[in-house]
Amino acid sequence: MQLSRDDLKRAYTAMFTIRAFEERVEKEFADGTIPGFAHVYLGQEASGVGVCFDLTDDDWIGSTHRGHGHCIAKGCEIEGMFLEIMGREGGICGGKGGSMHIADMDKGMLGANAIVGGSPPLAVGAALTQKLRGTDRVAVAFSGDGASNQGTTLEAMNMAVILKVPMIFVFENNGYGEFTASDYSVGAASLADRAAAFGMPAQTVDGADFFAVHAAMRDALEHARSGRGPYTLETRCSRFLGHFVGDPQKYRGPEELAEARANDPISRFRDRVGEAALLDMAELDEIESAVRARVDAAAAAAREAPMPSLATLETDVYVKY
Ligand SMILES: Cc1ncc(C[n+]2csc(CCOP(=O)(O)OP(=O)(O)O)c2C)c(N)n1
Ligand SMILES: [Mg+2]
Repeated sequence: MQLSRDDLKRAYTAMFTIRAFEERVEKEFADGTIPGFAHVYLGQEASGVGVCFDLTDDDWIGSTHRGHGHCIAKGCEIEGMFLEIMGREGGICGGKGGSMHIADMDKGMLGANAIVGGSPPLAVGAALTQKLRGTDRVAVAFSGDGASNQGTTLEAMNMAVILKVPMIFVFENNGYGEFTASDYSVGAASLADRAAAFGMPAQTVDGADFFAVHAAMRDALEHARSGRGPYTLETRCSRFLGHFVGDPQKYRGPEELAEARANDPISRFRDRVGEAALLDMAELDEIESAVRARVDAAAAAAREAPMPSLATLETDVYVKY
């Protein structure tokens, strides 16, 4: 199915919102307004947006420690995200979760996850719920190349196949788990090949190309929504920065860093729609200005917002069933 002009604008808005948001997170972290660690999604925008583009609020995603981009792609509001990341009242999780624990049930966002390999089992559970309830909704687990080696992930893949649940495993292979290259840590030739060995269809796609990710995700969704069980996508991405904001990246040479930056999903999207005369560059520039203004306002408001009050210290700590 052809993407309409409105679809293309929606995709660019989401991708550029991630870009501008994460650049602001980098700056805020340097200013000391963000406690803990921040792992940004710069360079991987097309993967999250391509995967989430045709999902609804009733489809679920499980995310990772690098989860801001997944949240934005799934429709979380950046105002509540800045408040959350800065630990302020009014944040999506009341300012108590922070960068690595943003969950937004209204948007089908099961949560960023500090446990590497934590999302696949959660998402299998969410997918099993859909199967038992007889809906046509799906669950997606985002994981990295590092998480692909975790026992939790491998068990979840097997379980998804035997239970035949509507589930999509998305492995964002950015070439590194912390400071270790996936060339070293992943024994299989590709993560898609490994997934196929579990008994599900799998594709490897260029994760910097929104159109490639979106097309592959349509195949995955058609498969999962029609009751044929799980599917895997491996999106090959470039991580622009280090593992966390401030990582000096001594393990990557200047050429490699330049190459990563050159494989920019934002400029590739612009080139593609420009060459095909699908949108004017002026329209994309307008989107960028509006997004930057929104990001500036949201970050400034979060900086001024109060911390959660002491009276709420013990609320929302445990779920009551
Ligand atoms: C169970 C567990 N082991 C180790 C860690 C420490 N850790 C945090 S991120 C990370 C690397 C993850 O790499 P990858 O899955 O490729 O994701 P990326 O950072 O590249 O997005 C590790 C080992 C953790 N958070 N949880
Ligand atoms: Mg990685």
